[in-house]
Amino acid sequence: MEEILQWQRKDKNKNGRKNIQRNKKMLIGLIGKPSVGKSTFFKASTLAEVEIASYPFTTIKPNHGVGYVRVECIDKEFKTKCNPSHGFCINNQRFVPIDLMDVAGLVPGASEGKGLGNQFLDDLRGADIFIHIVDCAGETNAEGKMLEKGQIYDVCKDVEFLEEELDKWFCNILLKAWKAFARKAEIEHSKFSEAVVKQFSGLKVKEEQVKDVLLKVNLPEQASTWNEEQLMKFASALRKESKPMIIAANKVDTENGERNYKIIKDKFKDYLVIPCSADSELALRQASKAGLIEYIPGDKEFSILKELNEKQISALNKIKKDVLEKYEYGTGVQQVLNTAVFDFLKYIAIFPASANKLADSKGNILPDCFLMPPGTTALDFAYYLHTDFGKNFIKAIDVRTKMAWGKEHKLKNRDGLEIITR
Ligand SMILES: Nc1nc2c(ncn2[C@@H]2O[C@H](COP(=O)(O)OP(=O)(O)OP(=O)(O)O)[C@@H](O)[C@H]2O)c(=O)[nH]1
Ligand SMILES: [Mg+2]
Repeated sequence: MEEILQWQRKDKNKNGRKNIQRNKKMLIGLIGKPSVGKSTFFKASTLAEVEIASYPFTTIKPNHGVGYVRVECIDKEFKTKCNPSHGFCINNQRFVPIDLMDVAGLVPGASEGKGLGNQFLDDLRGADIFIHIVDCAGETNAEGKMLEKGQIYDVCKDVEFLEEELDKWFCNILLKAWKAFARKAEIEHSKFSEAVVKQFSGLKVKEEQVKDVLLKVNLPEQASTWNEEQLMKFASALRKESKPMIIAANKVDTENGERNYKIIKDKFKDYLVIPCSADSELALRQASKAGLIEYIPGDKEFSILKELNEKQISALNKIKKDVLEKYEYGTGVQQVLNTAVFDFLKYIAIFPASANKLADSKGNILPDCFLMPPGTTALDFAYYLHTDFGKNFIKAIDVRTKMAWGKEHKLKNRDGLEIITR
């Protein structure tokens, strides 16, 4: 007899084949030179208490926290209101948790030990994507120190040196065991990409990515003959493939902010550059948390709920005029996170639900929304929820159309489904 199982997550079962995915959590790393606003971006996204200051190396130990991506909740289609068990939902905009990491600032020469050196690079190993925060105020040098009066800094340098340091970081990892493993891999030629993946263990480098990179770089087949330049070419291509990067052009609220944002956007056409004001986002979220305004992260407007003093009004008006009304994506912070998760990493938001009623056994409506990797099938999702759901899978039911889906049916963003089991 068919048994309709409740969809809420049960205890983790470590034996399920697909359950492995659950442990492989997606992680977004915030990087950039000191004082660009990494911790401000982090705090605005997580509302965690972290140190923010105008001097370099304010952050030393990495900060881990929970930020959110914004998803149009499916509750509206069913004319109901959800009760999320994780994250929150405002006006049918669901905020689904994601892991964020803020690290110490990186300076030129970091890969050789300058500044805080390699330590923070190692903190970044587990990141799936980097958000490079660039300071578009252009008032600090490559070390994040304030410029002297009259000095001008070319903000493009920040993008260039950071790329260089990341490439050197990858190249150093490669070099550590290069000779030995390249020779070994020659004997078993087909195992070459496997050996690279092993060498980069912990950096989330996938074998498919190595294979793609090998096709792209067009280097001699015998890897052990590669010279330094060729190794660097390979390391750089591998870094780009395995750690995609978005540029958050921060501090666009400042005098030179817009100009510098445009300069970066024009020069680095290979990158997606999103104008950003982390400081404005932080102010809006804090005001919203204090009940002073209503603001939905990612919106281009807010409404005032309480009587405010002149200083507060003037600060909010400045944000409205210089940021929200000026830029397509408001403060840009939410847009950066959404783009990273949905456009770059191509994750999909999935709502488990029962086809007949949207509530779980406790009456909570649509309590869950999970972010799943691209290509997730109905069966993958069943295993993700619980091994027993996977093992006893019969079919999935689309909550919208009530149509049945088989094991291999690929899920789409904002699908809602019920898993039917034996
Ligand atoms: N005007 C403006 N200032 C900002 C913005 N974001 C951050 N700041 C300021 O920039 C300074 C540095 O901010 P942090 O967030 O500490 O920078 P960080 O990148 O974490 O710095 P380190 O931890 O030292 O690497 C602080 O004075 C912030 O208030 C922004 O969007 N606009
Ligand atoms: Mg910091």
